[in-house]
Amino acid sequence: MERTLVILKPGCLQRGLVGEVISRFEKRGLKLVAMKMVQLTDEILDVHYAHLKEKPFFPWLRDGMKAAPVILCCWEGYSAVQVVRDMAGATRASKAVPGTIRGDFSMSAQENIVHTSDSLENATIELDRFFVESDYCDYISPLDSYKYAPDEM
Ligand code: DAT
Ligand code: MG
Repeated sequence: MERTLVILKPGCLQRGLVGEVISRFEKRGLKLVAMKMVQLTDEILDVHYAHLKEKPFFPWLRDGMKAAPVILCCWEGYSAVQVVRDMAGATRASKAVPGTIRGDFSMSAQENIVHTSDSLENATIELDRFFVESDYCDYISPLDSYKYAPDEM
């Protein structure tokens, strides 16, 4: 099973969409294995968004991500990285397809509700950035056999 990082951004919290967004991942069949609420800092955002540091919008992105606390979630499931990425929709939310989280709840390239890891390799790096081993809860999901074929579990 893959694990991926979702960050519910400050706008998601402030707009009262936390439950709605978490509910979508739950209903899809993903398993929540770690979650915490934190206030992000410049130090961690400089690392997390290092690939965007030279972009003109970077200071706005950083301020937006510090405007309120965020909720960090680790979701586990078959092909979880791509499933979650597809559920989030296009970065530029004005172009995101209806039915995706961004396509249903946002209009903006910056204020786009969620961060999702973009590859399995980056998911591992990002999860290690925000969680330690003791943050993960290992519990049995009794409905797994109703969600997956034997070779998918
Ligand atoms: P994603 O979040 O879809 O993985 P990304 O990694 O390219 O997209 O960018 C990270 C975040 O940076 C994105 O969620 C919002 C912000 N961002 C990206 N492109 C932007 C743009 N053109 N204008 C403003 N903010 C942008
Ligand atoms: Mg990204």
